[in-house]
Amino acid sequence: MTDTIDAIFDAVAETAAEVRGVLGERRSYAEGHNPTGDRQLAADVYADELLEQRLLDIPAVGSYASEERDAVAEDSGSYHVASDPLDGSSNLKSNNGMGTIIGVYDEPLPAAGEALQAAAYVLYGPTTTMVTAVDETVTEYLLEDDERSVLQEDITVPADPTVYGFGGRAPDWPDDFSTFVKEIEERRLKLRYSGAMVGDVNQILTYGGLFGYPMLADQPEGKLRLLFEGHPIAAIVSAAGGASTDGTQSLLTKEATELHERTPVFVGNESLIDDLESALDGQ
Ligand code: P6P
Repeated sequence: MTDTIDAIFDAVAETAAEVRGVLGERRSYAEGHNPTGDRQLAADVYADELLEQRLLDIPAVGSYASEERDAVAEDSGSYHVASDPLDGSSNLKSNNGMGTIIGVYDEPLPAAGEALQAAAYVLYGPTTTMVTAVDETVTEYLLEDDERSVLQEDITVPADPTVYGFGGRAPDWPDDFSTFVKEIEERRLKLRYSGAMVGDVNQILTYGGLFGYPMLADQPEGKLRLLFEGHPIAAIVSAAGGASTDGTQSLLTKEATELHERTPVFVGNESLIDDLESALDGQ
């Protein structure tokens, strides 16, 4: 891990403490919507601005892009950070978990998954934790009292899958996907879907299984953003021995050609990803 990537992780951890500190008072909606049409909470805007400032203060970070803003904030440096500053912020109103997601690329944004050098997410749960993937290794940290302390090293997705969760409304799922979901349910996996990808993916890393936000009848590219959610989460799950797909290919082989492009997202045990791709391929 380079000093810059470590500095990026420190900056995200530092920002997480401040974001968590204001969640209670920033539950209101801000004026605007983000570039993909989601209403923005004051907390979304606060987290985004804090991350931009902290990350661009790192000399080797050359640009910052996020789900919450139209354009890339440019500076000079060889690393480029993409962020979902407050993933699942609609859960603030219902007091459920949320997260922060970042991807660190060595190419200007939008970029290909292969350009990812590191990825991380913060989970605002009963405790605040951070999961990082760098050099093909996944590590979980506890963020407490301005400290980032290791909780677990070399995390791998459990071999026996236990949980699953898929976004969107079932009537909007393609028929072949609906058939696959029924088959998953017959394998007696337990439903875990929270409305915040970070919390659901943390369940997959902890218990094994499959998380996804599929293609929908009225939104064939699904809901999640490739650069700000798909790439970094796929990098983390893949580094933990799992796999990802958009239904036909690994998310890490997809090149983002537009900053805010969406993609169907599935991550989890490699065997389940293989079964899903076969099901969607008519096998
Ligand atoms: P829905 C949060 O808005 C998010 O981007 C992901 O974190 C989450 O998995 C999904 O969208 C939730 O979407 O349609 O279930 O509210």
